[in-house]
Amino acid sequence: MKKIMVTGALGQIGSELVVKLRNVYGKENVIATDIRSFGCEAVLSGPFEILDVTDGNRMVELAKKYEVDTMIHLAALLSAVAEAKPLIAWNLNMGGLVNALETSKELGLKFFTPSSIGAFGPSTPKEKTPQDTIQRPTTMYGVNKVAGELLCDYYFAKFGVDTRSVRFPGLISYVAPPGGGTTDYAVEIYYDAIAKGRYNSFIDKGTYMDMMYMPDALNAIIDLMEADPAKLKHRNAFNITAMSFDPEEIAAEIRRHLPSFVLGYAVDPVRQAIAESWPNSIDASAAREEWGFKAEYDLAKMTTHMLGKIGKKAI
Ligand code: AKB
Repeated sequence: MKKIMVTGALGQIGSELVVKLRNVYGKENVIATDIRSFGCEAVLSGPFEILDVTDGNRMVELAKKYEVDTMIHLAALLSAVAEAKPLIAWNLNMGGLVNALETSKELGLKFFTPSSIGAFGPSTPKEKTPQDTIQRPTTMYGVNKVAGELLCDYYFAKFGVDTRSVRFPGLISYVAPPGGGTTDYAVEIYYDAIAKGRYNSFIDKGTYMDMMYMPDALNAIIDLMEADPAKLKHRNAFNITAMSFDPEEIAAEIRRHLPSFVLGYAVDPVRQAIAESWPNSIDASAAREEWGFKAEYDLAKMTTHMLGKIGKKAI
C-alpha cells in the first residue's frame, strides 16, 4: 500500500485508521473521504474529499485524481440502523460496495472492506464458530455482509481484484462513537461508568459477543493488507476476535477500577434479537495461520486503557 483512499473516513474505524495509516505511509498518501466534512479534526487536517459512496463516477474521479493504489471501503450502516431502515441499508451498503469494487477493478487497486460477526446467523455453530461454516443471517446487515463477502470473492476470482477482508467483532474505542451497532453497549458502558457511575444495558445479561479494542483492529487491517498473497487460502473474510464477554463480565472488570459502578438493564428487543442470532465466540485460527493475526488487548487491558482515556477527556 502506498497511496490509499478511505471511504467513510469520519466513522468509528476511519477516524482512527486514517491517522494510523498517515503515520505509517505518510500524510499525503492517505486520502480520506466521507459524505460529511465535520467530525474528527485529525482526519480533516490531511487530504480530504467529500464523497457519497453511491456516486460511482465521483469515486473513480477521486481515485484517478490522487492516483491511489489501494481502496479501503468503510462507509456502511451498522446492524441496528440497517434493521430500522433496511432498504436504505441495502442501497448504501451494497451500492457503495459495488462502486468501490468497480473502481478497484477499473484502476487495478488493492481492496479492503470489513465484514462482521453479523455475517453469521442463528443456524451457525455458536461456540468457536469456524472460519468456513453456515452463513444464513436474519438481519439486513448480515445479508449485506454475506453478499459483500461473496461479491469480493467474485471480483477476485473473475477480475483479479486483490480483495481482502476480516469479520470484525464489536469494536471498542474512545475516539469516535460507533453509532447504530448491536455491540455499542460495550462502548457506552465505559462513558456512563465515568460520567454517571451507572449504565443501563440494552443487551441482556448472559448474552455473549466477540469484541476487540480498536488498536488491534487497525493492526489487523494493515497486517492483512501487507500479507503475502501466496499465503492466503481465504480472502473474504477472515474471522478475527480478541475476547468474548457478556454485560456482567465487562461490568465486573469496570468495578475493579470503579467499585461503586452499577449495571442495570433496559433491554432493547430489536438489538437483543440481533445479538442472540450472532455467535458467542468465533474461531480466528485461519487468520492466525494465514497472516499472523494477533490481538494484544484482552478485557482487563482494554478496560484500564478505556477508563484512563475517557477519564482524561472528562476532566
Ligand atoms: C454492529 O454491532 O453492528 C457492529 C458489528 C459487530 O458489525 N459493531
